[in-house]
Amino acid sequence: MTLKHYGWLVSPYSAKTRSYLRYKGIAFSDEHPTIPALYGRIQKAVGRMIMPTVEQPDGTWLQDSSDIIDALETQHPTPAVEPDGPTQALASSLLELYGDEWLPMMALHYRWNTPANREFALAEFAREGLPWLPGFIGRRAVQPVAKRMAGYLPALGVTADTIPGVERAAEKLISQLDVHLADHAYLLGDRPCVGDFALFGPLWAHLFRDPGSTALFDEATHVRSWMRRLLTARPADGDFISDDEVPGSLDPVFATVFQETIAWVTRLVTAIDSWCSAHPNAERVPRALGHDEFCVGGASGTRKLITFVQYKAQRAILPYQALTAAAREPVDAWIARVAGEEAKLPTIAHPFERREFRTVLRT
Ligand SMILES: N[C@@H](CCC(=O)N[C@@H](CS)C(=O)NCC(=O)O)C(=O)O
Repeated sequence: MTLKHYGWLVSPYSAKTRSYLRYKGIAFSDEHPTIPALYGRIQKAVGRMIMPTVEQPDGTWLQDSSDIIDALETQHPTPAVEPDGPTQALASSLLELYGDEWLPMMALHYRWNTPANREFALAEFAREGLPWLPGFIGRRAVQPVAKRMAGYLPALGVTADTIPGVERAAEKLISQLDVHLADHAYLLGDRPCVGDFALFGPLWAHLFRDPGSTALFDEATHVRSWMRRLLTARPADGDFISDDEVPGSLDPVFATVFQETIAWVTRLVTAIDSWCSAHPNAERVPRALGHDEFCVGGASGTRKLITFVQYKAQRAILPYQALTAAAREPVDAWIARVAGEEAKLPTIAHPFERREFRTVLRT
């Protein structure tokens, strides 16, 4: 049996892992699960209805796009998509955090608040999830799933007050990436890193592929070429830029990652730390710890403190925390360059780990 990847074309995290599998040249079958399969076999295997999932040839399952990539990187180490250099490794994981946990604001906003995209997504859910039903019945039957997805918007802080900021942030990101990609095939040179796959997910599977927002890319020819490369990626000899350099053309993107996403993660980590101090024997933290303020594209709002976000943030921060003072120096110089002398990463005092598809406190 070959490895099976289960995910729909409309799913950003599935676009992330599918393009990763293609680039790595890992043999896999691209399965598009029906809704009964999602609520049946898949929910039974990984504990909930979710995509992407991977069923390995030995019958074991992987879930969470990051855990899928980590497990497959161990089995297929070359060409590595995690750079060795500490600055590039941090940059790549910060972009993964940004793609996985910040871009959903943009992705969900454009999909569910744009009538043409909403219609398209419903038709896609029906086509993939209930392929035996006539379209008009299928579209009606998938309404509850669509409602759940759209229901995430307020929790993510996407409201009338923040929507202008969300749109500004999307437009700015696409144009900043376009400048960078005019000179580079991928984010860190001639080889895609995890950050490439993670940004590609929501940018391609939501913003570009949904017909009501494709126009966001009209001027971004280099971003469109980059997405085409990631769609058709094959293992290649290209390498990351030498000497652990992160190109200056990405500085504006990282400035935003620090100003907005890291500022938010810092609040989240503080909330997790105080909850853990009050519950010293806990095995896991609650799924959410109330609400707090955040900023997107310069607009302010409140957002649910979803604790899982720390799992993606710690992937960037724990390796940085483990560096010696000497090894940290060039990384700190890069942080100061992109985000200012005062910028710093929060300390992760209560890291999580994934056990049987659950996110628990690391023991
Ligand atoms: N952290 C997960 C997120 C996956 C995820 O949210 N997938 C969406 C589709 S793109 C999903 O299946 N959502 C179902 C739900 O939230 O009920 C990952 O990185 O794989």
